[in-house]
Amino acid sequence: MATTNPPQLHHFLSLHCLHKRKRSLLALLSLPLLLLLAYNGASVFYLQAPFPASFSLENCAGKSRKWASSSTKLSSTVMLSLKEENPPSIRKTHFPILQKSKNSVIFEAKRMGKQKPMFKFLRSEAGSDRFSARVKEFFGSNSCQSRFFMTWISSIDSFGDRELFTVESLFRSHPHGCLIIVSNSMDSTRGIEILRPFLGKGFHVNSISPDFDYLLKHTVAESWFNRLRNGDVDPGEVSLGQNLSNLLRLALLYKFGGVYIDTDVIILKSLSKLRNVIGAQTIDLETGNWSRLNNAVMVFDKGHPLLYKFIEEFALTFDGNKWGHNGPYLVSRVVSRVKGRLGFDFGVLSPMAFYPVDWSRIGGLFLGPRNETHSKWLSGKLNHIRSQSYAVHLWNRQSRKIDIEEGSIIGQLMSDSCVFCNSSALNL
Ligand SMILES: *[C@@H]1O[C@H](CO)[C@@H](O)[C@H](O)[C@H]1NC(C)=O
Ligand SMILES: *[C@@H]1O[C@H](CO)[C@@H](O)[C@H](O)[C@H]1NC(C)=O
Ligand SMILES: *[C@@H]1O[C@H](CO)[C@@H](O)[C@H](O)[C@H]1NC(C)=O
Ligand SMILES: CC(=O)N[C@H]1CO[C@H](CO)[C@@H](O)[C@@H]1O
Repeated sequence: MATTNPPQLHHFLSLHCLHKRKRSLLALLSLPLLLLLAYNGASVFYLQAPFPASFSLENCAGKSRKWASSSTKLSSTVMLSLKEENPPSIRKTHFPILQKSKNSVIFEAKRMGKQKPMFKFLRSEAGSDRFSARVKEFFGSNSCQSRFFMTWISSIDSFGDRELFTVESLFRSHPHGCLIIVSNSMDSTRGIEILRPFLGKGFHVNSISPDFDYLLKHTVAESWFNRLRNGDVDPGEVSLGQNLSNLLRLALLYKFGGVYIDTDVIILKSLSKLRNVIGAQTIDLETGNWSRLNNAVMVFDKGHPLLYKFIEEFALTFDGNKWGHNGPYLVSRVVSRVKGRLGFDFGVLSPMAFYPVDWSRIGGLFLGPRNETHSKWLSGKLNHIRSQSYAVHLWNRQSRKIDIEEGSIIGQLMSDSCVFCNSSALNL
């Protein structure tokens, strides 16, 4: 697995340099080249301010040529990752998987009513320092090279092969990383059994039940959460568990810092060089600017002000009836609002970084070659993803039921990033 600066990072760094040294670069680079780059949307649509010091600026000079040359390749990707710009006007009826199902949530949030819902997992244990103590102890006692969080607010039975593969891919690319699965159901004897193969290999993974009181304390969401618990917030039609996952990931990163990943992501490369970044899901071909971000992969320092804004937005605008409103749309809304304001240092990575294929086309990655032309296309696409992407979001909601065919891109990426590499994993 490549662990050296992946190309995406070069883009990232170089754009930063470009930003910093716009004038001199303008002089150096010809106008047509700049236009081309702008058209391609490049990798970073917007970068607020100097990137943290861990990125040395020496990279600037050396990498910019590389960036320029690979940008031509990017154009095809950009086209591919574009799609109609209105996915989640999805109505529940069209996507039965969205409904409360076996996969969704432990509790039933009935429409608001006056009755108090029994949100079992929303209750805190007495002595609620427990959560933070466990998190800190786990991160502290293992020399973690990077800290990862996943959340699982569903039953343990639905934590299946796909989810386990996300864990596999994480440890394949970060053998010395530490992963906490924040989950009530997985924080159990059975949960430990499920993770035992990873523990057996010496990987650092643990499941810990969330403590919302602790996590939301001193944020704007604190009172929102109390109202929810008291039955004074309409949880809406959609699964509250998944919405809370949207909040939970923000609060986890805000309190502890690290990398958040969804359970339907295959990690392809080390993310250790990324800091304070979020990924674009789609870009606007005309402007080259991102048009939507996604919250399935996020890397942020503890206490980052953007996270605070996300949490605030969640509490102020929660709408449990609109798909994506508290998730992908939320981060997009907030980032476009704070864009250009001082004090919000972060980067937006191109769709290739985490979402090389959008949800509407994800099925194509599961297909084996149909004929020679198709086979060539597949291997071109595969190489492109291998070289440009840190991770691939599988959009489980759309792809969970799709079989992985032999010779498919997903099949190959999985054999690239497996740890156990036994047939079951490759036959999801
Ligand atoms: C695209 O992004 C640039 C840089 O942030 C901004 O100045 C410009 O207004 C944006 N264009 C559109 C159409 O949003
Ligand atoms: C090859 O397969 C692809 C994908 O199924 C199909 O769209 C295309 O028409 C086929 N081309 C030929 C020449 O059969
Ligand atoms: C694959 O490997 C994992 C970890 O060792 C194990 O739990 C699982 O049963 C294996 N599956 C098969 C089909 O061998
Ligand atoms: C308001 C909101 O974001 N609701 C979301 C709750 O979770 C479900 C399942 O992911 C989403 O479909 C809803 O959009």
